[in-house]
Amino acid sequence: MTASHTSQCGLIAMAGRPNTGKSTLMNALTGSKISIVSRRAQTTRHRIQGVLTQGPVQYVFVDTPGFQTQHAGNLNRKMNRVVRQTLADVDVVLHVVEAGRWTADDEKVLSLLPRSRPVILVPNKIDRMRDKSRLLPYVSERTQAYDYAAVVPVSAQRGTQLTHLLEEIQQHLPQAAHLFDEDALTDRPVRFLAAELIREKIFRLVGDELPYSCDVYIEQWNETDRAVDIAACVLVERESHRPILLGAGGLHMKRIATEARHDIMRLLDKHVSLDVYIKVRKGWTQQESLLRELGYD
Ligand SMILES: Nc1nc2c(ncn2[C@@H]2O[C@H](COP(=O)(O)OP(=O)(O)OP(=O)(O)O)[C@@H](O)[C@H]2O)c(=O)[nH]1
Ligand SMILES: [Mg+2]
Repeated sequence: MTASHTSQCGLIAMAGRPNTGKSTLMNALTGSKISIVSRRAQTTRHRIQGVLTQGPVQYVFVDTPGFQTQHAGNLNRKMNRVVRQTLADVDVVLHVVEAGRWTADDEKVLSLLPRSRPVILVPNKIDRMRDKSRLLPYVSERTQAYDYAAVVPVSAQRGTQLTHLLEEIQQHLPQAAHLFDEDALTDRPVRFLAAELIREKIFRLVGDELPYSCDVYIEQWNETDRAVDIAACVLVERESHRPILLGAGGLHMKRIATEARHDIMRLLDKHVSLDVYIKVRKGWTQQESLLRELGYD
């Protein structure tokens, strides 16, 4: 018998409104930092896959941007399209919600869930639920509103119930040959992950509106066996954004670069030198051609 007769492999989409912990969950399930995380809504902007191979079973998780209902810009429209396309295209959907909470945005996600695929409800952040007796009525209300294939409450941050969640998912994975090598972690090149790590620091370290006006791309990447020299560029929408991003005496920017450099070193396991520049491109979030260049397709 060949491997493809005994092996299982499938795509599993993380779906849910912004900020429910989809990226944290994907990282926790795969055991590696693939998708960036911040306390702000709308952190994830691109579709990104995270791979977990356990013997004959390969899980290919697909993280997506949280479905946007608030803003109507070009960038958001593109992100929503990614979510729709992804959900139509996978074997299992995880509907990630915050345990005990249900908002109008969660409600809108329901209408996107594909009726023809098993959807597992994943109430996340159960570590934050003080009164655990609220979980049962919450779950029973949710399962009356939608026909979920299973419900698995978890804490992505603490790693609670993740093995159980993997078991539930495995039951719905088709018999198929593996899509990735056994040691693969993601479908994205390390350059992309590096740019994302810089964007994560901006989301975490810079005040409210600015992160949404920023994007990061890699301008130069010179790599040897032991070291890599990176020049990265942060794109902002207005000249007035530059001093905010720099901070007094350039301190903000220094901290962003230092923290990103550490994460990139951990990712590549080699020495990293990182220069980060700021460029002003008016209205980049609305420009079709520029959005394509930045990888929003
Ligand atoms: N207490 C607690 N916080 C969590 C848990 N999972 C995620 N978080 C936090 O929730 C926030 C959002 O997490 P993300 O993983 O970025 O959420 P997301 O759903 O990917 O968000 P978008 O990409 O913006 O749609 C972060 O501050 C996380 O640290 C959890 O299990 N418990
Ligand atoms: Mg995310």
